[in-house]
This record gives sequence, structure tokens and C-alpha cells, in this order.
Amino acid sequence: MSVAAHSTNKPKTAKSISGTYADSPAVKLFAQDVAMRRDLDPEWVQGVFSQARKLPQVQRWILPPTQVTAKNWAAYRARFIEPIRLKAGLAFWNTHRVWLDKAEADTGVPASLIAGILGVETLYGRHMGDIRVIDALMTLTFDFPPSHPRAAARTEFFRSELEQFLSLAQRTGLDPLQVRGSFAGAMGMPQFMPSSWVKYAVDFDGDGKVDLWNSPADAIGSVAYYFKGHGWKKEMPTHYAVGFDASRLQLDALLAPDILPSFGPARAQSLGLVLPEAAQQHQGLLALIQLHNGDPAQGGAAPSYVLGTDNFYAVTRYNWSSYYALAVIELGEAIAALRRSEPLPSSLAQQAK
Ligand SMILES: [Ca+2]
Repeated sequence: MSVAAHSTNKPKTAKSISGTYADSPAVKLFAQDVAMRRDLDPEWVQGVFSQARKLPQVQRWILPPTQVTAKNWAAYRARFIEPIRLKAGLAFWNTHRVWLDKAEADTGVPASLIAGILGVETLYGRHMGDIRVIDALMTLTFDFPPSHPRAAARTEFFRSELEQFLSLAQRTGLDPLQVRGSFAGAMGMPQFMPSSWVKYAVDFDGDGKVDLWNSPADAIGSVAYYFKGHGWKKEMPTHYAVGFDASRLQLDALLAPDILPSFGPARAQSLGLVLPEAAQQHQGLLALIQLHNGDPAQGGAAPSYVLGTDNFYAVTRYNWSSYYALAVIELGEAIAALRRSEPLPSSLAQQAK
């Protein structure tokens, strides 16, 4: 009997169980623990866990890229501020302007920022992810790749998200075996992780349930409340343009705190920055945000710089990247300009027609 023939004669049950978590003692122990702490039915929790599947592709996708290419703001920006997203954003804003206006009035978070987030995250609900969230979160909790540089901390993070996902499903009547999202477990038009859903998601259209997949109103309101919860300051700009006085520039000192606003306008100027009038009057601290445009040694352009405020920092709480934050902000501003029928920068005007 060949090996192949032998393997096809395996009992069917063995095949159906492989790649699941049904027989894992660690999972059973965790199920009991979660059920007790979260006041859930232990049999229900174990039943859900035992139907989850380990996804090897999730283990691969969670790893940092092996080939590190130089960061490139111009290229990153071009991925998001492009004709399809601009058009979809304009249509979304026109269709749902009542909810965007209400969100801005309730929280002070600009409609443009909300439109920018939903555009960058999912192209206004077109790409919300089709991985079962339970499979993603179980894989990242019980089979997180040990080669990841922060494996222990990330495992802990996903364990907590898994718990909150179950608790949320139980509370809201969502079927945890049906819910789909990104490979990291982010859900709906705004790609909320379970913990963000628990803390910030709102029933903005008042139909009695929070639905971040099918209710643009709920998605809009939830993004606004996410930023309100992360310290959004009404009327404050996200960033200013900035120049340099080469004669007294201390770039290392300015870049040391990274994206965390750390310098008052006077201090920023003493370290060699040239601030526009509005930034000189800014009430609060500023950060010098550096965005690389490829490796200058390989023919890349010089970096781009902006002065970030506390509100720029708040945008990075959605996704911890200054490139992400500025893309979101600029996409929202470009759509706002389209709504006002203002001419776009020439690079976009042709494309957006
Ligand atoms: Ca709702």
C-alpha cells in the first residue's frame, strides 16, 4: 500500500479536526478562564473555539516585511489619493452628509477626517475583509509566529481582543462564527478591532443596534467618537507647513520625540524651524513630522516635513503611522475641495474628472 493510498484511508474525523482547536488542552483551559471572567457559558465558549481554524496565511501576514525598502511618502500618498478613492469619497460624502455633519457637530471631528479614514481603511465599505474573525484571532492568540520581534506582547494583545470579541458577540447577538474582517480581526467599514468596538462604536442612526458593516451612519459616528475618545481638540488644525533656518537648525533634537508633540512654537523656532503665522500662534505643543521619500542615496527625493499638533497625534492613534495619518488627512481634504468645486492640485485634477 502506497503512502498516498494509506493517507486517504484515514478516518474522516481525523481530517475534519486537523487545523482546528477542538482538541487543544490550552484552548480548553482558556475557554474556561474566559467564561468565568466574562460571565459567559463555558460550553458556548468551548463550542465556538472548537470550530475555529488555524490560518497559516494569517501567521505569514502578521510578520513584518522581510525586505525593508526605504519609506516613500510620495508613493504611499499616491496609493490612497487617487481617482477611484476620490470619486468614491465624493459620492459617499454627498450621500451621507447628514451623518457627517451630525458627527462633526457632536464631536468636533471634521467630516473630512471621517471621510479620509473610511476611504483609506475600506474604500467606503468595498474592502472590509473576508477572513473569519474567530479564525484570525484564534490563530494570532494560540499560534502567533514566535519569529515576530514582539511576539509576546502581540500575543497578549490578540488574546485580549479574542476575549472582547466573544463578549461583544454574546452581548449583541452577533454570531462569532459568521463575523468576517481583516486578517488581524478588524471589522466593518472603519475596521474596528473588538476593543475599539466595545469602547467607541455607537448606534448613530438610532435603529437599536451597532452595525459597522451595513450602516454608514454607525460607521461615521463611531469613527468620530473614536477620535473624541483619543483627545480630539475641536477647531485645532492637524498640522502646519514648516520651513528651516539652516543657520541654527538642530534636526536631531527636533526629531528625537518622533510624532509626540513636544515643542511650543517659541522652542521650535529656537531649534531652527520657520513657522507660518498660524503656527506661531498655536496653543499647544508641536512635533516635527519627517516623511521619507525613498533613499536619497538611491536617487530618492529629500524627506517631506510637516508640523504635527495634538490632533495629528490623535489621528495616529487609529494606526500608528505618520504616513497613514497624513494620507487620511490629505484624502479627506482633497474630497472636501472637490465638494467645494475647488480646483485640485494639477496632478490630481486630470485623474479625478
Ligand atoms: Ca445603528
